[in-house]
Amino acid sequence: MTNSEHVRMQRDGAVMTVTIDRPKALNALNAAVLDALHAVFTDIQNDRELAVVVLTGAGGKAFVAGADIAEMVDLTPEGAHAFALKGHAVCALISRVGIPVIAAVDGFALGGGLELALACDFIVASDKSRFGQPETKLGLIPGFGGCVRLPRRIGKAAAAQWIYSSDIIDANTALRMGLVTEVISSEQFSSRVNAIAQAIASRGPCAVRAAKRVLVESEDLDMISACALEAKAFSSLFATPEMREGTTAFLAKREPVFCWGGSRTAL
Ligand code: DAK
Repeated sequence: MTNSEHVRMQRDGAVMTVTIDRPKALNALNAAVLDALHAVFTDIQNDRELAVVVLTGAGGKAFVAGADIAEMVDLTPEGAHAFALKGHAVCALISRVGIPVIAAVDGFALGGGLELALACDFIVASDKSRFGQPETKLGLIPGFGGCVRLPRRIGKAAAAQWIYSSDIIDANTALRMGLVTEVISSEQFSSRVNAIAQAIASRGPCAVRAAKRVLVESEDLDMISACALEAKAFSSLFATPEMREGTTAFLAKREPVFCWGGSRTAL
């Protein structure tokens, strides 16, 4: 995997940190950043040695302050549609990549930045973070899935009020709304994010992948089909060495040892 001008990767064992690195524009998403993210997550999708991805922004001020307004200002409706499709493709790829993706938000996550974070499995935030979909203030609506993913995360009424008003909220409000799972002090942010990622990386790899697949695929299914999908994924884990290791370790009162990239099954 190669670093690009505005997207950096750093690997620590089975954990990959992907950093959007355009701090002068508060990491705003232009076409080049979206293309780079697409390439990076395509590589991640094919990497069986990875357990978890942390997606974050450089500079200490923003995760991503939105789609690049300077690049958007002169778009025609056709150009805007192509730009929206590019953003949707990146968000779809991130949401469906086979392993968990954590959005680590340390600063502003606005507009397209919040939509990118919503495509991740969950969002953890530093206490200085701010969130918003301020597009109506620009005469726009969210263009990378915000009108779709935000109501599913926090409920339709809260999403509607927030999108219509363009209000910006702080991290603790985001926690109360269920947008973020954890608010962390700025001083402890990187170590806590790393601990969350390492904890996931220490669990059964087939199990984590299977859980993600059921969580993602069941979103578009009715309850009966979703539970059938879960039952199938659950039972298929009984064919994996890691299930033997996990259950045997419990009964032997020791910690299980799993190997990412090792015992692979059809999952
Ligand atoms: N795009 C481009 N540059 C940005 C930017 C952005 N979204 N946000 C910040 N910057 C740039 C600023 O212009 C400034 O550049 P210089 O002037 O230094 O060259 C630099 O980053 C630092 O920003 P500030 O000087 O403004 O910093 P402050 O601390 O004073 O303010 C701020 C921070 C985050 C409150 C402020 O920068 C701000 O309000 N930024 C814009 C936030 C915003 O409105 N974001 C939503 C963008 S709209 C669609 C597809 C996608 C979307 C919609 C439609 N279709 C294709 C239909 C999505 C839309 C959006 O995301």
